[in-house]
Amino acid sequence: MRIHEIEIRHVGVPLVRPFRTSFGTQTARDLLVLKVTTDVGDGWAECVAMSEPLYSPEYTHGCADMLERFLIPALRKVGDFRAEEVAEILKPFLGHHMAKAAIETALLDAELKHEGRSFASFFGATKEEVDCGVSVGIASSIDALLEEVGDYVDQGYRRIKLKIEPGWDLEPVRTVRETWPKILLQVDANQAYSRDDTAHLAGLDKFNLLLIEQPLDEHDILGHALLSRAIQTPVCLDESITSLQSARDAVAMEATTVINIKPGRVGGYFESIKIHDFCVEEGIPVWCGGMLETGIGRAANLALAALPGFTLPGDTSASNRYYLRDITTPFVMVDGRIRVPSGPGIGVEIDHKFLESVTVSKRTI
Ligand code: OSB
Ligand code: MG
Repeated sequence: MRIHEIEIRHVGVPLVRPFRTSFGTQTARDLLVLKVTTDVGDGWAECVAMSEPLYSPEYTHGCADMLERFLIPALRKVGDFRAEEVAEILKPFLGHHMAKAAIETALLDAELKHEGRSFASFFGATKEEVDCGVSVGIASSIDALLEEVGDYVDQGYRRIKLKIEPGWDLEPVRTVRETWPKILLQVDANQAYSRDDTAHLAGLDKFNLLLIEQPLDEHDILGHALLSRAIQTPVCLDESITSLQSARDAVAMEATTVINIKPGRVGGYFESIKIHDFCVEEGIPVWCGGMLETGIGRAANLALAALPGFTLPGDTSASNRYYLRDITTPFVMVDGRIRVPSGPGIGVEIDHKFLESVTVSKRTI
């Protein structure tokens, strides 16, 4: 495959409700949408980096710069290649996984559309639909939280994840658990705690949580291993897992007994599948994380979540959990599940008119 041109769009889509986490509050999703034009056809992908480097070091404008300055020229220099080779070609450029994942995914979309093959079939998916969980932001009060969670439970979400931080942890978790004694419940701290909080976090043990996601600093793998030994709630790394290597190391150290795979964070779908396969071998349950994706990224994530090792519901919620209007045909949840796209490539229709209306700027390279 050869690249003809690449269109990089900055897009801003309002969220239906503010999403508050320990690293800040999002009221809209600012992201990049890529369209690659190649000799075998067009491909689309979104870059999941957020507008500020608060969840991870990457950010929207930085990714656009990275793509234009280094990644696209390196691919152009090679000339003819397959999507599967993109990661190796881009390896000399350190980090920048989200920017790399975006270009790799758009090229894979072009390639698979050309072959008439879906992401799901190419990945080796074994499910036609996937169980949906939902990630609930830090609320303004316990009452507001109960109302929001109640709404999601009524809609049929099969797992609830509560964002926590110091000052918003034991009490909200206790009330949600007491209100819904049987729901699958987990928490996500986005690195908001330190090793000194071990005794406090052990206070979560009595709420029968599936897991606690990324309680400590992303680099504190040993801290997670120590915490894992000191509390009963399983520890699940998110931010710390940036590659197959980091997944292997974290599992070897017993710092994580469950893994959240986000394709953007690990540099793409090929790396995600390697992590999945490793986790299946090791008996580590995996689930598909989310980055408040639009339908473009969600389509590809659903295909990944349809692999057999994804045994826990992911943050693959319906389009209407995020957006009043999505930039693709919306993903709808039925009976707590979403159907995995089966059309060629990412298998979802882009709403070009709406995409145009939410495009802040666009550049063709
Ligand atoms: O830590 O999982 C996270 C959203 C943006 C950045 C990081 C995270 C999240 C979520 C929401 O928890 C996941 C989703 O619904 O897309
Ligand atoms: Mg997380």
